[in-house]
Amino acid sequence: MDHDLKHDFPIFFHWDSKGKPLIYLDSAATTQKPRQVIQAIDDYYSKYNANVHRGAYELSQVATDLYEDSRAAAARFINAPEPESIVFTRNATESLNLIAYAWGLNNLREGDEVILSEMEHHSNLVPWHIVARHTGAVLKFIKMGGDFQLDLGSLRKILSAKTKVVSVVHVSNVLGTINPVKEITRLAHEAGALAIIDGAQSVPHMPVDVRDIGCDFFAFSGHKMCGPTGIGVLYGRLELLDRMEPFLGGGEMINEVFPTTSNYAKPPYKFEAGTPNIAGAIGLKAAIEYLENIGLQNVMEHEIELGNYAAERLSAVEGIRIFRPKKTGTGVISFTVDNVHPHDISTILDSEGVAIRAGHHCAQPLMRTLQVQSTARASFYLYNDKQDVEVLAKALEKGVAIFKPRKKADVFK
Ligand code: C6P
Repeated sequence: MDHDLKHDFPIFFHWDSKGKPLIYLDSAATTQKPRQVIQAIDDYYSKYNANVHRGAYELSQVATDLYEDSRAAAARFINAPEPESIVFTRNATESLNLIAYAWGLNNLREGDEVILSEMEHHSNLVPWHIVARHTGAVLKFIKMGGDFQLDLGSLRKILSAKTKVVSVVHVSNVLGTINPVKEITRLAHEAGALAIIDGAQSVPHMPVDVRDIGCDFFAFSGHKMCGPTGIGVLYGRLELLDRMEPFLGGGEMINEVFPTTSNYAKPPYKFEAGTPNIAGAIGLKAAIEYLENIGLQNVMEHEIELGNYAAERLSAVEGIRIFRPKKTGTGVISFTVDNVHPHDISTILDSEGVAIRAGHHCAQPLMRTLQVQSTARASFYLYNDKQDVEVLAKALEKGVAIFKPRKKADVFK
């Protein structure tokens, strides 16, 4: 990165982590927000606040234009063919639920098969559990092979004429593995199934082109890419969105309403019932422009470099186990340390000003595959640097030394 991007993020100058600078290594959970995004939200509420798609007055039209500009920016960002294929949701979770409910409940039948992977976040598991219970569809799983990579051989084995959906995570939030989603999409289509990609951990960190991937649906969250919380995106192929039933009913999503029946607006409005998160969408546009200005290729290279450096630096810590692909590691590094609970690691690091996440990361099936209850996880973003990795490594070494089992003789010395 050209300059210290931390200067764009006010939190690094406001949060006092016990007199120490904030070393924020939990960007996979949510990223910090640059002042450009905070300013865009402030501007909207201070200068342009009105409801959208409703008023004939100028202020409402300006608010509507800003909201629709954000949709166009989101389409451009992932190279979607048209803004109408972008549905604003609350987050990736809601985007994935929208597909499961609006498409899955209406199209899956008993015995149909939905293929997921062993790496999925609960957001791409639980909605399918619910849909399977209602429809009688059967869930199958792509296995994880060596070097924390999905085993495409296991996908080929379970694909069949019964497969109706293949839904996989683009980048694992635990391992940082980049999955070959273009190839997975091709295989899904060959079997006549839909391909759905959970891009919550890819879109913020690397260039993404949904047309190149060829997928049918793609989901992500604004808050993981410098944008505000409460705004997410679902990209869907327009002809699919057109044929789908709505997810929620109410204002904004209708064409005509009679006492006992109604018909619906065209997509994307059919899926945006009620007053949307206007400020959130405007903040997301500012985040997109911020990232485009830096360049997603630069963001990706920077994070891979930090991830590789962290993997090398942390591998020297006694008793550490690192869960990160050697070949295609990114800026996510999960680890455990013998005899130290991941929550204790997080607490110790916090006392040194280092914020990491510990737990199952909403990926309990993956934890079982890895045969651990939980891991500690550091995740890097564009504002992190090698100095942050250094502080992490030193704090971890210090913490691990406290927990090192001592011999009886040493204890009673
Ligand atoms: N993962 C993490 O710390 P939401 O909460 O809807 O914005 O994103 C859900 C989600 C979906 N898919 C993947 C791969 C994710 O990583 C997440 C969110 C956070 O890893 C919170 S559990």
